[in-house]
Amino acid sequence: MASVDILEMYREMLLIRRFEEAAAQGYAYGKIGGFCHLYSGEEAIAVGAIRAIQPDDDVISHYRDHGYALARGMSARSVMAELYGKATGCCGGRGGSMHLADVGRHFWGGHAIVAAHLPISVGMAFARKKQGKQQVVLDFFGDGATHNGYTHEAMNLAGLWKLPVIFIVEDNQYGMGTALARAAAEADIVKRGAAYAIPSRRVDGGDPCAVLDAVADAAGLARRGDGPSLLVCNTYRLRGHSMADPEAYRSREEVASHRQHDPLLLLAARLKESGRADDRALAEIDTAVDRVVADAVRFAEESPEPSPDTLMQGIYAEPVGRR
Ligand SMILES: Cc1ncc(C[n+]2csc(CCOP(=O)(O)OP(=O)(O)O)c2C)c(N)n1
Ligand SMILES: [Mg+2]
Repeated sequence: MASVDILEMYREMLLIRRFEEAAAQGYAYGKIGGFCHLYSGEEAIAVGAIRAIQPDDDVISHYRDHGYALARGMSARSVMAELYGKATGCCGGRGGSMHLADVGRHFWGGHAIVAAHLPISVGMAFARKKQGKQQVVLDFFGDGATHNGYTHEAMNLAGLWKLPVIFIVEDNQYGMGTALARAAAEADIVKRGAAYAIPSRRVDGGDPCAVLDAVADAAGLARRGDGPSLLVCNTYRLRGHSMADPEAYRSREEVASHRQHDPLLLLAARLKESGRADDRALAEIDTAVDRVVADAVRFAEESPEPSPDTLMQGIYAEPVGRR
């Protein structure tokens, strides 16, 4: 892999991390409302996976979605403004943190109901197949979502009809405060693919290169007409489930041990060891990323609230009554 790609992936991961830190601050100051789920620690999955696909492939996800939006190339300004509920946000300030979307970038959101987007991604993949198109659909969700009934219905149809969808499970070991082993009869999620004849594998979700390779292989299968894949990425969320989480279900020692294997630190060390970047190059990336995030916060703060007149309007549709 070209060193420029790895450096660029590092930059994207750092952007997501710093963005999340700024979002946490905005939330603490009461500037961001509603639910807000941070992606800190899981960045390598969005960055590696989205880099492996084409701009006209489709991406859809659960509510922990800031990272996918940024990795898909949405501006930090439009995402932060959406979190702030401002008119300049990607959804006009009416979606908020859990409902980011950008139709032009084939990013279909951001879904608050656990696993509800799986039948949608399978429907999209069905449409692509019927249209004879080569595009694939990437669907990101958590380990907790794999227990929902419609996850199984969706995977069954995807396997049966060999649909071009890649299911990416972010196995961060918890669904809210419930450990995976307390919620799953079979905690090895990889094994679930066999029930639906879906090729499945575990991936190191802390390594963007491993994720990129796995998704590139899966996309190759899907484009050849060989159907879906299930990629179960090991990961760990370094923050609470959402902004109000006392984290009584896990020990400080557990979190501290994962912080020692923070994917960002590991990637920085790898870049230095391989001679692809030195301290100065990494510091420059750091400064540039901080500038982008500070600009996004300023933009969100200075942006106007959505006008009440637009409340009943679709964002991409003509105003109601004029259609
Ligand atoms: C159908 C449904 N049930 C319950 C909830 C409440 N809920 C929100 S997030 C969540 C945990 C999901 O965990 P997981 O899929 O592992 O994703 P993670 O938050 O760990 O990224 C639950 C139960 C919901 N939003 N939708
Ligand atoms: Mg989880």
